[in-house]
Amino acid sequence: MTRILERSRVLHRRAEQLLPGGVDSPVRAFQSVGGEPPLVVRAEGAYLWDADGNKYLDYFGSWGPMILGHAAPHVVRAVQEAAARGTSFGASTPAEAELAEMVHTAFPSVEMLRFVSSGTEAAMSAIRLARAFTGRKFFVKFEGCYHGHSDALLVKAGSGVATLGIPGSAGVPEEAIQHTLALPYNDVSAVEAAFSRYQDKIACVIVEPVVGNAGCIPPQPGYLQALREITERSGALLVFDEVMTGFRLALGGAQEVYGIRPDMTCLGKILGGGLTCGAFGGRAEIMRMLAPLGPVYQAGTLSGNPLAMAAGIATVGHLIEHRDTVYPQLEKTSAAIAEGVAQIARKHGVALTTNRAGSMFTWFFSGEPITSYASATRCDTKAFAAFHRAMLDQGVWLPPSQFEAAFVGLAHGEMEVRATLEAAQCAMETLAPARKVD
Ligand code: KE4
Repeated sequence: MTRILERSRVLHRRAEQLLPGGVDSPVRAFQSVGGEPPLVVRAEGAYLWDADGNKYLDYFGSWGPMILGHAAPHVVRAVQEAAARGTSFGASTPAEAELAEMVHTAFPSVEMLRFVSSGTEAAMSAIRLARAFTGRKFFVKFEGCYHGHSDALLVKAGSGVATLGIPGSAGVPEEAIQHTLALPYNDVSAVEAAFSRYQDKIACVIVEPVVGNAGCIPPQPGYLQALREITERSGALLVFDEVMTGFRLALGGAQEVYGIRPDMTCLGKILGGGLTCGAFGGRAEIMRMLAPLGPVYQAGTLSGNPLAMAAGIATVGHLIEHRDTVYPQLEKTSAAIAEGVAQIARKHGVALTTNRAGSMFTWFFSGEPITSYASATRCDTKAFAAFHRAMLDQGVWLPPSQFEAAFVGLAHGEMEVRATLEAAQCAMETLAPARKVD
């Protein structure tokens, strides 16, 4: 049953007059899945409502931040109370140190940090700091990993860049990416080869420790340890981009799960509880190079914004207080959803590879293991689009791209698991005739 999206359609046309594609971020335009993107007017718990009054079970959760569920009462109250005291001062506030202490509790490797307004700013600033600290220019990133849209990082990126099937971006001059080394993820020999060629010219390796932006691709056993050893040996820094995995896979993100101590960490999304907030941090000796202490300049009008701090303290504070129950609950619900749909696909003979790391996962429409960006690009994106549309028509809103991760939050419970599996049962029936496994 296709949903009525008349009001969304009218509003989207209006938005298109002044906003390119009618959106403020490309993946929202539904280009790779087709159809009219609903416009959201309200969200609560695990649900979204669109301009036509349709209700959806939400599996993209604002692309990660909404681990507590939408409009969590104590988060809303904290933001309301902060707003009543003023929305931005451009001066330091007590809340910044309070949230910084929570970050350090969760991420002991982050001895000092700086708040910024997005993950893009966090990753961009971490690269600048790594270059200053090591005096080197080159850095390594991995194909399919996305670290925001700063020029040097827009090389073989994932997320919206992969969704649109573009190699990088127009407007990024060769000079801006001449020191960017993009290597295949989960391939230690490629990293060894790059370091033997560039040796002491590489400032850092930046990696999504569990990739979310090519769809979810966990590291192969020993991979992250190898990155740690290779960077240690060569004097390059290891930067974990935990904008997506931070506070998600565990309170201390992937570095807690895999027991790796990076030199720097980028954070965002959950950190701000849905408000504009990112951070980069790490070893104190590196961070002390930042102005006003040191020669590395970085700044931001809304960095440490009091409302973002309030939302972050309320969100991260809840995760710290309930860490012993939150992550087992997320694990149980996420496994039931991800594996449940995989089972339905098998029953219908639909080729599906399910990758999951805690409460982030991706159903790849493929019969092969997905361990690299190259394997992810071989997926049947048409089948994904058909599945996405069939689920959306039943009120289950998946991330509108094969190259994104889905997210489960604490507001997803048994009822949501049941509803999702029922919707998947119908969706797979529409797919099954065309998608027999060979
Ligand atoms: P932002 O600048 O979008 O706050 O963060 C950039 C970023 C950095 N690092 C990682 C690992 C990220 O996942 C992101 C942003 N993620 C995408 C979703 N995959 C944001 C959604 C969008 O671009 O609309």
